[in-house]
Amino acid sequence: MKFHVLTLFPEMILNGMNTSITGRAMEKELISVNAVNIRDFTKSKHLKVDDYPYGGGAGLVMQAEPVYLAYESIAEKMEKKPRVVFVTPCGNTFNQTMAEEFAKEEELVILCGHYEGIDERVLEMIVTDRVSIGDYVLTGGELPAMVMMDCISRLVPGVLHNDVSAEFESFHDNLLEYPQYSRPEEFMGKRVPDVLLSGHHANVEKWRREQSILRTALYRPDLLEKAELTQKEKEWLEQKMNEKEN
Ligand code: 6GU
Repeated sequence: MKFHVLTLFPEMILNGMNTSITGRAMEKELISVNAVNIRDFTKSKHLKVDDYPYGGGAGLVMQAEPVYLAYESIAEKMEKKPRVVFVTPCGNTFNQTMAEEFAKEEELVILCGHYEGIDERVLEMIVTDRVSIGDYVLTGGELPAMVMMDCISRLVPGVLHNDVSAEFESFHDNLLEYPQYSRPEEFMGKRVPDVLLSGHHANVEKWRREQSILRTALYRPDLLEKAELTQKEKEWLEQKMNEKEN
């Protein structure tokens, strides 16, 4: 997976991606991150990349030309027109399904805005997808770009140690993950649930599935509507929720 990030803050992208699991994936060349500094493509003497918005209003708008030239510098080396994701609070909300979709691409271009936005004309020319990471406003698109790259990278084969762990996790089956425990068996008087120490595999699986269902019902009832529960599981959950109320 080759990421190309068009940004005014390439060091922020590289420093973020160099760390931890994505950093190791870069070392192993499972992913690569090409951070392109949009400012390198300005023709202005003072390296200006933004200007006042036509029609007035607060803030500055990133101008079309440097963004277009930065895009062109990478697109011209590619065989086909790449998917270009503009990260913006005005986009569709990013989710696991979108990550899986993007992970199929060999190369992905991510465009980060700053200030009050980017001249709409260049967006119309190059952008294929507009993506937000949630309903709140950030100062720029760099953190959203890194959120997306982190999420997509862990779907690339070999990036995670065990390929099974990417499957059995939150949002698989629209259920949240069950709680995990490690040594010691007792911490400050709190014991690990007995079933996990029993060595009874089927009981452990049943308990974990029930915990996933219970957590989803408590914290993400919106997700639970999409999860497929057996009749037995539905009845079990109803009983559990009643117990909680009483
Ligand atoms: Cl993609 N960009 C900015 N600036 N703020 C955001 C966002 C993106 N997603 C949520 N908030």
